[in-house]
Amino acid sequence: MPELTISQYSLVYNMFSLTIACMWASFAFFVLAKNQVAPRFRISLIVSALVVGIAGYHYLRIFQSWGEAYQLVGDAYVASGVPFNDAYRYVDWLLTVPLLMVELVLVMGLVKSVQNSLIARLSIAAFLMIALGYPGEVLPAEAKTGMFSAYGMWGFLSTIPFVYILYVLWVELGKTMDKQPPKVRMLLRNIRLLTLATWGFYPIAYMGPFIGLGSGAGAEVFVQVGYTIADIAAKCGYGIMIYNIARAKTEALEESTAVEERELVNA
Ligand SMILES: *C/C=C(C)/C=C/C=C(C)/C=C/C1=C(C)CCCC1(C)C
Repeated sequence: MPELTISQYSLVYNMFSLTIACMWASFAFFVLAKNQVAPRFRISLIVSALVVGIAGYHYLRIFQSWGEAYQLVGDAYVASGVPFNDAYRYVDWLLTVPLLMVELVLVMGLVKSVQNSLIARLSIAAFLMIALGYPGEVLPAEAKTGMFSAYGMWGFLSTIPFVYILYVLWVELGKTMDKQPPKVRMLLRNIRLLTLATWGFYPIAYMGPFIGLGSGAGAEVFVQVGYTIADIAAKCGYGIMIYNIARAKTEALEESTAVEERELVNA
């Protein structure tokens, strides 16, 4: 762990704390908002709540681990000797990233057979992406060098399911999106872009050592703060967009029932 100034240490500390607050507030929101959407979309909000609940717990552990990994000596934070436990992050992703895919597919309200196949493929790909990145992440800092090292190889293997996920979201889901009401279609396009923008950060952070980010204090702070922002956007922000999609689909359902009722009255 690199030596940090007080402000560098505190920035990361405060960002972890903020993330816990965001995750738990989102948990309450998704649970409470569940009844504002049609019953068939409630499951999506429950999965959103699970994601932020799991992430909130892991951030609490990450926050504690950060506190234990450093001690104040003079006017600098130096490694205490207790290792900072990065495994919490990967265990968190292993559980939450497949669930993020499940939320999205469920809220689309597709035919059962299409839905099940998409859920299976996307969640397995998400799981593999994280599982293959982990052996690289835990290599010692000295080994995280060239693109053609073991580190580079795990990063490359993990990128294969990542690209597959993007392919399914853009090409396969793109086709079914045409059948959605216009407002829902727009919201689905936006959530796909949010996914690309936020998920894209993680492989870039992983490639840090290749792009000269090094492993010094600046790099450590950049990666930790970057992860918190990406996690808040990819879990809380994403869940709020899922809620908006569920609301828009609920409204579309209500409208079509209202039209049917009017037609019955007129007949
Ligand atoms: C809430 C947490 C999220 C959305 C985490 C997403 C993580 C990724 C998209 C990670 C991807 C990686 C690669 C594509 C290659 C290098 C290794 C990873 C695991 C950082």
